[in-house]
Amino acid sequence: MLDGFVGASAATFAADVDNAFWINFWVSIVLGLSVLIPMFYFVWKYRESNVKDEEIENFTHHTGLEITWTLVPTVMLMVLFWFGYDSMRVLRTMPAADQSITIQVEGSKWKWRYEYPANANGVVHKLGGAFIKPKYDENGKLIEKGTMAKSALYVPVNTNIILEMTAPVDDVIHAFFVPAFRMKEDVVPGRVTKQWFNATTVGEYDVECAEYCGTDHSYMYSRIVVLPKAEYDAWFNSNDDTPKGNYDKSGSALLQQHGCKSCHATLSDAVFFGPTLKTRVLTKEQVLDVINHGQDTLGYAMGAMPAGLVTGKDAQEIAAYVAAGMKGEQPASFAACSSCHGEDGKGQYGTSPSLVDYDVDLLRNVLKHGKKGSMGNMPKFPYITDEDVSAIAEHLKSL
Ligand code: HEC
Ligand code: HEC
Ligand SMILES: [Cu+2]
Repeated sequence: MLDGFVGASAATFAADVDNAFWINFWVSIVLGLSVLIPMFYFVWKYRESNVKDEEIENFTHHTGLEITWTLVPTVMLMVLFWFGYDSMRVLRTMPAADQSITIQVEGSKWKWRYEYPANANGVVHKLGGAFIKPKYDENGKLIEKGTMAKSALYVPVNTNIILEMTAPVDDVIHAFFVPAFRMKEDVVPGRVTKQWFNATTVGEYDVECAEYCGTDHSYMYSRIVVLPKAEYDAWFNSNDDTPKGNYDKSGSALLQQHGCKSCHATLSDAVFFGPTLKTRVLTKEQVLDVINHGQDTLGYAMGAMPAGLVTGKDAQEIAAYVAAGMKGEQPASFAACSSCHGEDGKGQYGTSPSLVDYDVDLLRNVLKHGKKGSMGNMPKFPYITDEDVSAIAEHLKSL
């Protein structure tokens, strides 16, 4: 009954949770009606025109009735408690680790990442990434459907899977929700939460973030792909990224997969949460901010950028010059900068940042350390590989 209403069901404990849900549902209906029906009946029966003053009596109590209306709801609520407790216990009791596959899950704004134990060749499969958002034209008509990139969790059927989940300390709370498995668990910055499941049916199932976590919360979406055991083992023991083969590692695909585009524009000069990555635009305000306060977040070999090297009119001139992409005549005062950033502003062989373009070093340092500047807070991407950084830098250069 009503099966279509609750949707697909594909984990061992799904039936228990459904059962608890429907018992809750019906007990609530019965308890609710047992109050509402008498209430409307008495409202109607004792309406003002139906009762004469002299008929009003003063009852104190009715012991039998009072015991009944205390006991019956108590028993019904104990029933609710029992089924809730029992299905909760199944969800919260982890299977033995040596009979399960333990997968690390990281939720962050706004993507899911999965890391598997090393296989026999020592290869650690790392999957996940941002959902690539659908594109709409200005009338709201869909031009391109959203896709998953490489963001799926592949698991074998009829096997205990334990998820060890966390979020980066500078992130927010998310929740890993798999409707078809009837399971949901919070993913908390700086803490490890666990959840297990055993999928009963081969297929693909939605994963959603069920804790409002900011702008792209609704796109914090992933999938669980349940495979036949042999197919899973073949992939797990291979070097392939996914059972379907290797994913696109071009710079533009990587920007999508890592979710850079939810904060950065790469085709227009628009500034979203972060600066456009199409061209390097340091605004005049940003440069002045760095001149006045210094900066020490990027981890360059040269160390910190000292504060107050120049002031007043010189600082204004330099900031305007840098913000204009260092085109036009160089102010003489730029000598205070060129000793470290170079005559052309492109940095000194990777020991200080380039002020004019996104070279590999700048990208690597920003991704490794994150960047908190006058524009906002760029999260760290500690798991990005050097090859990925090079591909992204190459791509940004070509824009
Ligand atoms: C002593 C060497 C040195 C001098 C001189 C110097 N810088 Fe820097 N600058 C650095 C270093 C190192 C960094 C990277 C700091 C970090 O790790 O965040 C930096 C960072 C910057 C940044 C931020 C770049 C980014 O992408 O976040 C700007 C803008 C900047 N410098 C502008 C200037 C200007 C303008 C001058 C001249 C007034 C100047 N710098 C002089 C060493 C120097
Ligand atoms: C949650 C939003 C967010 C995401 C996701 C994000 N960034 Fe950023 N990024 C920012 C913000 C905000 C800044 C500006 C920080 C500042 O004030 O200097 C920034 C700065 C940068 C800078 C330095 C820009 C400069 O001129 O100094 C680079 C390079 C960069 N991001 C690249 C990336 C790449 C590549 C990715 C994907 C791997 C990415 N970002 C993902 C928000 C984000
Ligand atoms: Cu979330």
